Amino acid sequence: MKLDKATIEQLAIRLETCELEAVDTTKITDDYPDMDWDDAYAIQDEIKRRKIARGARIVGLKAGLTSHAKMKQMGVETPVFGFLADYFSVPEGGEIDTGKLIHPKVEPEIAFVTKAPLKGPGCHIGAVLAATDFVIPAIEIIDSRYRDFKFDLKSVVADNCSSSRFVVGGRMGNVAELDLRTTGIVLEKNGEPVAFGAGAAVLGHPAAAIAMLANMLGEKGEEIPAGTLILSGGITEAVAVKAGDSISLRVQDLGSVSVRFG
Ligand code: OOG
Ligand code: MG
Repeated sequence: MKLDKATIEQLAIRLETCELEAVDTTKITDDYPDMDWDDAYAIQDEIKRRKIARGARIVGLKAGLTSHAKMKQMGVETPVFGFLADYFSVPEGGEIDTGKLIHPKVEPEIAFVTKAPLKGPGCHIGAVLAATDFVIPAIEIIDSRYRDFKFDLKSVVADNCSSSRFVVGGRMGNVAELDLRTTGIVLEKNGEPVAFGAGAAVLGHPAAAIAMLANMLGEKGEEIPAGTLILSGGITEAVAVKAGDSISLRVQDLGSVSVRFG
């Protein structure tokens, strides 16, 4: 750790205020170039602590930057993780008020729900599939608090990996009956297909993103509890949206999920 407790608190307040008031800021490594990974996750943890203290519930986890398309788009090379708070969850077919967001983008993802705990180190795809209750299509809405979505990895981790909203819907899939590597997806914006992909875009297999997350948490002595919803990461580049847009994600064998922006 390079930052003291007061600085971590102050940076958490700065980033969370940007989230709650829908205003952007410059990346925090501009001010604290020496901050390390522990500092970055400590800031994210402090944002989580503040939300819980205000009565929010944590409803899941997310892995991010798990596909080459996303890493290339953002110019970074390591996957990261964040948390999902209750108010991030939008009902299937619901409307998101863009007035509450800065510059939202959508990502096509496959969400996992666990039925047994997962603990690293040594967690692998097999362990993840055995512990998966079901998978379900998900649209993640990211909204970096950094100006023009320009950040480095430590800044984005501190900002809870741009987490903002998410919507799950479609059909629950049994992983024993699916090959998630070849599961195809089509993301549609206003009825037009705008991005295409397959599950293998995410670390070769979306379950690998969940294993990686269990292993990263394992290093901190934490585990993924049973009953956790986890977003495995954008399969394609994120697509910018504005008020009036309508987004649908079709996932092979798993139906579709939609959301509108008002
Ligand atoms: C960071 C969050 C990335 C994903 O699925 O890759 C993410 C960002 O690109 O702003 O959620
Ligand atoms: Mg994502």
